[in-house]
Amino acid sequence: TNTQHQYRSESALGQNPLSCRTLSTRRELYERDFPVYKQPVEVGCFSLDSERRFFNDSRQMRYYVEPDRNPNFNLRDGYRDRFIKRDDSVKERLDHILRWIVANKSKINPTGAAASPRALDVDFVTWRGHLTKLLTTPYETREGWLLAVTRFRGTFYISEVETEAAHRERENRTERHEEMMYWGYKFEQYTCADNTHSLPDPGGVVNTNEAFCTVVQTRLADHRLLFSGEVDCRDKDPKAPAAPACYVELKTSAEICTPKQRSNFHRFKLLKWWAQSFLPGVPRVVAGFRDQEGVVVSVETFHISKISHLIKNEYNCWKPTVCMNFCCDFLSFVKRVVTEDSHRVVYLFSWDPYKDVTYSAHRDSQYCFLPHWYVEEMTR
Ligand code: 0WD
Ligand code: CA
Repeated sequence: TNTQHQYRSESALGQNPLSCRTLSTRRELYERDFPVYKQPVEVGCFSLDSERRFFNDSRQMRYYVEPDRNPNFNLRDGYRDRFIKRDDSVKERLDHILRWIVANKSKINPTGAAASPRALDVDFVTWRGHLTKLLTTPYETREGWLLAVTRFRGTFYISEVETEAAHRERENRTERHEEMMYWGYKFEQYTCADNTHSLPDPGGVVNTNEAFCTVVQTRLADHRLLFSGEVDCRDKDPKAPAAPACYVELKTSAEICTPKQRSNFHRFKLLKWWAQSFLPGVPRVVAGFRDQEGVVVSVETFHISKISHLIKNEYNCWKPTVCMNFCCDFLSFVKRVVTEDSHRVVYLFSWDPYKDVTYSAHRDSQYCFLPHWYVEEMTR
C-alpha cells in the first residue's frame, strides 16, 4: 500500500514529479481513504452590523423558527422597497478574520508561546468559502479560481482574488439574476428570529451587510486550520448542543419536478451544500424549494451526515473522499511552494476547469492583502 500511496501522490504532481510546478485536479488521483478531519471546534465568533462594522461578539446571531412544510413564502416581496444590498465591489479580503485574530490572540496561542517565532499556532487562515471551492474543484466544470497565499510568521494566509470571468459576471448580471440573489436572504427573513422568544418579521428590511460568523479550528491530516464562515441561524432550544452542532444552514433551490432535476440536484447542488456545511461541522441544511415565481412551495431538512448515502445511487456521482483528499493535497502543495515568509510576497494559485493548478510569485504587488495594522500587531 505504501508503494501505491507514493505512486498516487507523485502522479498528482503534474507530468514531471521532480518539477512539482503544477497540481492535477483529476478525480481518480484522489480516490483513497478519507483523510483525518478532526471535529471542528468553535473558538469564537464575530458580527458585522447593518453598516458592515465589525464586532467581536454574537450580536447578529439569529434563531431558527421551523416553518410550515408547505409555507407559500413569497421571496419576491420587498425586493424593490425593503432591500439594502451590500456593496460587493468592496473587497474585504481576510480583514474581518484578521480583526478577530488580533482581538483574540490569546485564544489561539498556547500559553507561553509568546516568545515563539510563530505568531499563530495554526498552518492556514482563510474563509470557509475558499475551502469549499477547493473541496469542489475536482468536480467543477464551469468556474475557475484564483487564490492568493502569503506566508507570514510561519502561517499561510489564503485569500481569494476575483477572476476576470467572475468580474465580468458580476458587472453583467441580468435583472432576473439580481432579484434571484435576493431570494435566499428573503427566505432567511421568513425563518429567522432575532431572539429566542420572538418570531420572524417578514415585513422588515433585508440588509445583506449584516452577518454572524463562526470561527473554527480543526485539522485536515497534518494541516492545522483556522477559518471563519457565515452562519445563518441556530437552534433556539437552550438545550441544543453547543456550537457548531446547533447551527442551521438555510438554502433555497428550484422545486424538483422531474427525475432529471432530482439527479442534477444530487450531483451538483448537494455537493456544494455538503462541502460548505461539513467543513465547519454544521449538521443540517434547511432547504426551501421555490417555483418559477419565487414562491417557496415546500421545505425539507437535509442532515449533512446522510447526504453521502442519498447520492450513492447516482451514476458517476461525487465522492466526499475525493473532495477532502484534493483539499489536503492542495494545502501540502502550498506548503511546498510558498517558501518565502514575508507579508510583501504573494503566491497566486490559479485554476481553470479541465486544467492543472499553477502558480506565480509576486513581490510588492497589487495582490498583497495582509493589512499594515495586522503585520504591526503580529510583529511586536
Ligand atoms: O470571496 C469571498 N467569498 C469573500 C467573502 C471575500 C471577502 C469576504 N467574504 C466574506 C464576508 O465577510 C461574508 O460575511 O464572506 C463571508 C461569508 O464567508 P463564508 O461563509 O466563507 O462564505 P460562503 O460559504 O461562500 O458563503 C456563506 C454565505 C452565503 O450564503 P449561501 O447560503 O448563499 O451560501 O455568506 C454570504 C451568503 O449569504 N456570502 C457573502 N457575504 C458577503 N460577501 C459573500 C461575500 N463575498 N459570499 C457569500
Ligand atoms: Ca445560506
